[in-house]
Amino acid sequence: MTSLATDRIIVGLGTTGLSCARYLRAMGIEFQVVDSRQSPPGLSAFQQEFADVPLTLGEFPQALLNGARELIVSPGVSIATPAIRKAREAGVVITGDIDMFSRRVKAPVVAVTGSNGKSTVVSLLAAMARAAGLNVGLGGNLDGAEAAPALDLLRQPPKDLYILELSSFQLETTQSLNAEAAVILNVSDDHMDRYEDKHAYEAAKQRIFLGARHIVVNRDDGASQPWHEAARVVSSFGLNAPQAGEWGLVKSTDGYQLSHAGNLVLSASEMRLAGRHNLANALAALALGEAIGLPVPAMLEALREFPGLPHRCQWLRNLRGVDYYNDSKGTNVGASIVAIESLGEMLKGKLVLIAGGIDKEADFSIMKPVVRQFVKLAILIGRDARHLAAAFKDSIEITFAANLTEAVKIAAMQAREGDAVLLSPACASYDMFSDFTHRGRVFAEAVEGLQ
Ligand code: UMA
Ligand code: ADP
Repeated sequence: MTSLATDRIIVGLGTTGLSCARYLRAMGIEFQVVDSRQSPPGLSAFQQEFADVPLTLGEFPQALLNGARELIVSPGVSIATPAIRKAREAGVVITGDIDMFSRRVKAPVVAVTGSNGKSTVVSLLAAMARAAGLNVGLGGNLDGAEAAPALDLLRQPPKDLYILELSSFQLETTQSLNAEAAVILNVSDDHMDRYEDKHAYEAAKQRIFLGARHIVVNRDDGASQPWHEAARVVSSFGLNAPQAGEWGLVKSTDGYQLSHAGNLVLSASEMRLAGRHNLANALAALALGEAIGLPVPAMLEALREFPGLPHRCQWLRNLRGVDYYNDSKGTNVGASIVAIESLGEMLKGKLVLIAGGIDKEADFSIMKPVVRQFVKLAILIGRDARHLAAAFKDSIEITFAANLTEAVKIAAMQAREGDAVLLSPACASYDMFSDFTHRGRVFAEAVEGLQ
């Protein structure tokens, strides 16, 4: 059967939509594109490269969608969107870039999801695999210069191993994945504006185990366990002492030791990554590396040297005895709790916290205990600043700032020697910034500009 341009429709013209278009063209497959935005970010690149491909912008054209054989839906578009749901009910197949990737890929794939720690774990695992001499393709949801959308990886020269960070959004449209190793690192509330409830969010994450050969679980988080009883769990990580075959921590006189089945493999003090959450991330990467057969010495070499990623509890500068940290990637409540706790525990003084943005319908009240313990002042910014204020008002002092630069100036005036200033918004950035990296850069510039 010949394939018509109307058979296959890419929904969304962002990073993913463009990667799908380039991939389909490379495969010689016809398609068209729709996006509900008038001016999607991929527009000018698309117009240059695909002048001959039909593009519909603005409200989704229902008749066109219903007439397609397959919709390739971008992660930013929920499959519960009425136009997508109606097309599915009309018998149209719903797929996504990860599904297309897994149908075509030849080399083993490691797939990592979770509410927090994904980017750190995939980047660390890639460093481990490279230290072991493998040629690695790294990407998926991961941002940054080193990463690529999944399908872009398949247009590069073939790799020995692919490591994908996957969001719940990408997993929604994934029907088969067949990863060599897969993990849900942890689950805490996020994206509650997109899902009906936490169960629906977890159900999307569970799809990472579809066809997986090795499953790694987090012993400290029941939500990382596969729901399907037949799934084969091969290994686990956790912050307690490990049993046979497990990864964990053992406390010694020199602090924590990373340990495998009772054998101490590395002292936590030898790592450049800091904080308890990063010990969990390191153990997760070790367990995944073991599942795909990476040699332990190469993994440890990479672990010792891994500096961490920008915008994740990243130290920027010390000014008059005050440290400044950029945790712009703290985009949900769970991430910000961890950042406040791990930095707060190290301080002589207290934290001045800068938070706020788009709340994604999160419950900020669960931040209260750590905020009360470690924060002396919260400076709130962004669209949903008042929601955070309502949650924190009985616990600590609060003030509002018109923008991030003003927040940094207020923080610098209020912080005393021994305190630290932390940007960890617990919110998405899109009300004031193009994304969390933009937010982090604006923060870093404001901190740099302080006299
Ligand atoms: N949108 C519309 N109409 C459309 C299509 C999209 O309004 O027709 C909106 C979406 O609601 C969303 C925005 O446009 O607000 C971007 O959506 P997109 O699907 O075009 O996104 P991409 O540019 O393809 O980027 C996506 C990931 N973003 C999201 O899932 C929102 C990127 O992750 C990822 O790097 C990229 O694919 C490549 O795989 C970023 C992210 O914020 C880092 N991810 C979320 C997170 O980590 O919390 C899930
Ligand atoms: P993700 O890609 O899942 O967003 P990152 O590795 O980019 O995760 O880390 C984002 C933020 O989440 C960090 O700055 C930190 O505040 C928090 N974080 C990182 N690892 C963990 C973890 N294992 N558990 C809880 N929070 C974490």
